[in-house]
Formats: sequence, C-alpha cells, structure tokens
Amino acid sequence: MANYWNQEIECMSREDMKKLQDERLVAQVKYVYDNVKYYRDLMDEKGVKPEDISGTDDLHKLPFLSKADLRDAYPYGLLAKPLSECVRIQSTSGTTGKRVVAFYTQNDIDLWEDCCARAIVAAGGTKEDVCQVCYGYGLFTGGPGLNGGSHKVGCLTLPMSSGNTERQISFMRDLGSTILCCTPSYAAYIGETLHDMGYTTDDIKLKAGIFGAEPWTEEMRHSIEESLGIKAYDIYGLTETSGPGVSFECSEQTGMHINEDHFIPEIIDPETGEVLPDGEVGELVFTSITKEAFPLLRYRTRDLCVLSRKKCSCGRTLIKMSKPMGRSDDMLIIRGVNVFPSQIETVLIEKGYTPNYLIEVDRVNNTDTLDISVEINPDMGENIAAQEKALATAMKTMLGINPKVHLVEQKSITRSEGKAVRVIDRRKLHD
Ligand code: DLL
Repeated sequence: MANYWNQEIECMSREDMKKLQDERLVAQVKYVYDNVKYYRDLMDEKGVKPEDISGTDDLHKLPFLSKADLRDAYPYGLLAKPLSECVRIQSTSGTTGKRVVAFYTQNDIDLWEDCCARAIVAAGGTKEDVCQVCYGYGLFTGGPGLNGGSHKVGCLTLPMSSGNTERQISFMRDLGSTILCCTPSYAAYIGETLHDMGYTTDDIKLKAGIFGAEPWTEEMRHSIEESLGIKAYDIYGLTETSGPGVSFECSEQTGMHINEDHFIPEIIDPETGEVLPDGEVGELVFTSITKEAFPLLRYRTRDLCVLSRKKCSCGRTLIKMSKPMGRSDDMLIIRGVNVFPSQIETVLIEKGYTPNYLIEVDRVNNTDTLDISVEINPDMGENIAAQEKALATAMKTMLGINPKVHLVEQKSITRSEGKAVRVIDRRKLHD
C-alpha cells in the first residue's frame, strides 16, 4: 500500500495543482505588497503591481530576493505580520555575516510540520514507529521540524538532538527505534560507532533514515544503507522557507518531491537570472504561497539542481528536484577549474574509502594547491604511497586537476554530529 500523508494534495492532477498555485500566488503577492515595505519597494522599482500577477505564468515578472536582501532587512524588515502574532523564530547556523532569522505564526508552524509529516510517511513512517530525531534542536530547524512532523504522524518521538553517539545507540537499542533523522554525515558516524561498539544491524530495529541539511552523494547513501541496514531517504529545506520538508524523497529514491502547494520552484541561470526549462541545471528559486509571518517571493537559494516532471512510481504528482549538486557558493575554483566537494566524495567512496575526509585549498607562489586527506583503509595493504598515487590519479580523472592525496590514520579526521565541515579554503584568509 502506498502511503501518503495528504493524498489529495500529493497526488493532485497537474491541472488542479496549477489552479491552486495560481490562486494562492495572486493572494500571496497582494499580501506581501500590502504588508512588506521592503518587497513593495522592490516591486515598485521594477514597475510591477500585484494586479500584473494573475497566476504562475506571471511569476517571472516579480523581483528576486537574495540572502543579501535578508541581511539588509535583518531582523524585522521582511516580516509580514505584527510580532504579537508570531510565536517562534528559527535561525541559520550562519558562520559568516549576520544570521538569517525566520519568523513563524502558529499556522506557519502547523503547515511546516505537515510538510515534515509527508516526508516521514513517504519514508514508510506510521504511528507504530519509533522516530529518533538526532538533528540539532534549538535555533536550527532540523530538530524542531522533524520533531513536529513525527508527532503529527503519531510516531513515538525521541527528541535526542545531536551528540553523545554511544548514548544514541543505547537508546536506539533499548527503545527499538525504527526511523532515524539526522544529517547524512552524522548517520555515517552513528553507523561507524554501532560497529565499533561490537554490534551489527541485527542488534537494532532501524528500517529507514531521513537525512538532509547538507549535500551527500549516492555513494554515501549506499554506504549508510549498508552500515545501518536501512533505506536512506533525502530531505531538503532551508531556514528561509521554514526548514526541512520543502521537498522529500519517496520509495523511488530518484529525487525529492517538492511540496508545491506551499512552494513554487523555478530554475534560473545564476548569472543572468533567466528562467531555464525543466531538465536544465541551474539555481533553485522558491516562492512561498502559504506563509504568513515570513513570506518570500522568488527567493534565490543558491542551490544548484534540476527539476523533473517525470511520472513517479509512488503515485505522487508533485514535481521532483534532484539532489542539490552543491551551492553555487560551495563550488571551489582551483587553478581555474570548477571543483565540487561531492565529486571528491564520489571518488573516495567508489575506491573503498570512508566518507571521512578533509579538503584543504591554499595558494602557494601564486598557484592554487589542493590537498585531500582521507583515512587509511587497512584492507588495502601496506603500500601507502601506491594507494595515494592511485587515488590521486582517480581524482585527476574526475576533477581535471591534480590533487595531493594524504592517507591519514583511521579515526584521525573529526566526525560530524551536524553539518560536516569538509573544506578549508585558506586562500580566503590571505585575501
Ligand atoms: O539545513 C534545513 C534542513 C534541516 C534540511 C534538516 C533538511 C534536514 P539551513 O541550515 O538554512 O537549513 O541550510 C539550508 O542546506 O540551502 C542547502 O544548501 C543545504 N541542504 C539542505 N538540505 C539538503 C539536502 C537546513 N538534502 C541549506 N541536500 C540549503 C543537499 C541540502 N543540501
């Protein structure tokens, strides 16, 4: 039996979905124009009035919003409701510049948790499940979002937050957790710790994992699925759009269904801003059509991905987005070549190494350097120099440039309990 949280919406005909989006968009644009001076000024500057927007076909007429706008308008400049009607804030983990702060009315929280409930049900969750949430709680949206979704579905919810990995495993065993929610890098760490503690997948009851908040490759998915004995589902979202649950994976595991009754996606050329057709890689842009406190029209996520309208075997008709291939600002330009950390991860796991690695970029005598440290796999024999050389050759084929590869001791690379930090770019420190 296919399981949906809201079958009427998730399997709605394209025609009805467009109608729903058209109606909601028209109302949301007027609402934002009337209540958010910052965006009204942007529309006025572009010469667009709410009356010019009669449906999704007019979306391209609206101005974009970017993270820079959020910083300009910090903290209250994009708020569409009086503070007295807001009941919560969440915020990004932002390490540079000002944080992004998002506001929620009670209705916003209900809709957000509903989106997360759809994701849990799509991963096979029911009220019989025990759902262990090891995303961080607090300002980060991961813990609160999945926690709320899990309650809605009626799972027994374990609000663990991240960290104390051995205790996570004790709880998982004692309470028979069946669903695990955390970042993929933390899931990999939990799997590693389980085996280090002398257990196997027979000692736990997990069946599914809902992993997101950072990029992860297909190779990483297979490695986590094997080490925890589960099916691993992707989930996507960002603080600006409420948090996790903007899109979620179903049993087909070929991309994430976007909750289009709340968010209209577009793909644009990140350089020109031009809207690209489905199937082309570009920057993902979202327009919220149901949010009350913090509505964002044409918000540029900086995440690069592809949209697909192919029919899905799960029966959902919601459009799918591919795994983000990284953020446009995650891309490293090394000696003029574009390098994504995910390409490095793919090679490492394909070649039998663990997903514990560190990428260091620097500039020495005006030339960019790329050093990749990865932990030794003792099954690969004693000749370290030969292994480093083989890995460097495989990297060269994938990336087009020559890195220096360093095999380091097992467990010497710091494990992540939240979003992994895998790149240190020292060039920025010199600039
Ligand atoms: O990471 C929200 C979230 C929590 C999503 C839990 C999924 C699970 P932020 O901290 O604002 O919010 O970071 C948002 O993280 O623009 C992407 O670059 C990245 N990201 C989120 N989900 C995925 C994913 C949360 N499934 C930023 N794959 C986004 C790749 C992801 N990147």
